[in-house]
Amino acid sequence: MAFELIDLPYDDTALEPAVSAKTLSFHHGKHHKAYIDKTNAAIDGTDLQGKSLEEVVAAARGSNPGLFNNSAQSWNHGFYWHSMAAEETSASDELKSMIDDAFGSVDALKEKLAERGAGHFASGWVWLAIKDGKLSIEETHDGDTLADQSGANPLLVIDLWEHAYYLDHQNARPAYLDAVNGKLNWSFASENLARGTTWKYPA
Ligand code: MN3
Repeated sequence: MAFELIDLPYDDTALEPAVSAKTLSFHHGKHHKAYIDKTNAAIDGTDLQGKSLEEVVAAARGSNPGLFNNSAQSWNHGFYWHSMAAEETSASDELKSMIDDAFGSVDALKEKLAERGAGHFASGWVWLAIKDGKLSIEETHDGDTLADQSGANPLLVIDLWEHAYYLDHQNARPAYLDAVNGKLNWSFASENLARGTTWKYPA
């Protein structure tokens, strides 16, 4: 069975003005769809067909750059859509106390995410993750992902590619990061923390 482009968990207009309907429709309907289509084309007729997306990413890492980039980007975008929410969400007590211990407060964590995201050179992703049992801000370059990295459990991610923000904020990545920081889905992060294992792309 082929991988499917998952639906956005909200309406196109739900994240405005942080992320406009126009950006979402291109980002989801064109960019994410292209990654999914290219992943499906690359695994068609191979022994990777029928594997989970996380297994495809792991198998392609280091051996098949084209498939790795497209499968990792397929996963990253699915995770990114869920990392934002239309309504205000809040962290579980467990997550809140870990954030307080590691960063001092949720606002301080948001500042750190914005700082790391703004400082990241060129395309990539900035993540809040559990690594070695502790909260950590991680960066990956281009299509690289935490999907298949045992020892790192991603809780949230922000897309740093220009296609994520250029229509709305032009070159002002910090303005995008500030806006998206207000849309982060702390319920999703709390679920990922409580599960203790990496989120799975819907089969
Ligand atoms: Mn993107």
